[in-house]
Amino acid sequence: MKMTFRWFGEGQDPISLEHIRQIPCLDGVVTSLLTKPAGEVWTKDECLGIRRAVEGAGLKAEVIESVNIHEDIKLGADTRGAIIENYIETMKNLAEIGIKVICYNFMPVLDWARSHLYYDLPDGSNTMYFSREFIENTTPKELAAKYAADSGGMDLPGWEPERLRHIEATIGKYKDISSDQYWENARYFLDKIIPWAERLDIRMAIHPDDPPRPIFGLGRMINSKANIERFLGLNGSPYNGITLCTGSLGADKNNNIPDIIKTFADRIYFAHIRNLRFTEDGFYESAHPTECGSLDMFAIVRAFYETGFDWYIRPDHGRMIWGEKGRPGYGLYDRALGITYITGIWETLRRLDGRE
Ligand code: DNO
Repeated sequence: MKMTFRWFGEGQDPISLEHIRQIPCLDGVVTSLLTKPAGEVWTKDECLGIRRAVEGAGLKAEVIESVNIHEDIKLGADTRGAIIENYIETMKNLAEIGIKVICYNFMPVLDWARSHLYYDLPDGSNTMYFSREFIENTTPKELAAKYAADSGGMDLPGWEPERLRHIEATIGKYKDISSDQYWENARYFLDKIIPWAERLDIRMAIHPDDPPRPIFGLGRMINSKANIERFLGLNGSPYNGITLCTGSLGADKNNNIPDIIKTFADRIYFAHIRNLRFTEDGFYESAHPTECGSLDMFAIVRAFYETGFDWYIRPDHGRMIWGEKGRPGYGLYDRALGITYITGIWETLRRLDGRE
């Protein structure tokens, strides 16, 4: 596996590449152009800028998270042709800087959602929390306003101002789209881009829906073993793959993550490793070790190891600890601890296997 760390890009991340490169066992960063509206081309110069910044710090950038999908593609609108062309143009420019994996999601309107960005834990740290009751009693607009107030002026990925401007109207458009039609829209998109992914040697890795349950009346697609199978069947190319996010799928107790990893091992190109702890009303994101949360992290990492996973992995959301202030879920310290925990398990498995 190749260990990576998410960096939000120049001017977008309070954590510097100089600090990131000091994390042990790191191969590279996963980054994006956060402020780029979905549907626009990432120009050659912008892509070169990414490479210059990351390589300048002595790191590699081979994964992009995310190139967002414009709503017109998800809605199957007449305008989608030109927008997909732009997506392909972006893929070409990213191939030129050596990108091997593009992570994206196909969630309607919103990316991940939580009720609280900074929920206090008894040890004095704080973390993101999902309270079902809170979410069921709020509106998307109220939640967006709460995020804006809590996030200290930073754009949160998936909750960018551009996307939020017309949030309720956009959600309204999904009322007329059946679930089958939504899947067809995904197939249409894949059939256009996957031939290019093959030509450019870029693996497309869709991210699961987070949380895996419907929210604000919006349906879900990538939230279970059966639906992952259906999605991979929409286009059978090995370039149509997934990001395995333990916290997103793991928030549904019916999902057996090690089993999902073993089943789709040959189509997983990126892994997000995070733990969570269930509460009566939902879950909060815990530190990575098994004993800190509800997911069996050892079994998860072992499933990756045993299937010979040789792609990209990163610690996902951690808590804010030691007084750190930063992007919710994306502090330096707890994620760096996550890396040492994951690489510790990996080394143990290798050594027990008689490998050096
Ligand atoms: C949450 C992330 C997601 C992910 C997107 C990919 O923190 O895992 O925002 O980057 O869903 O498109």
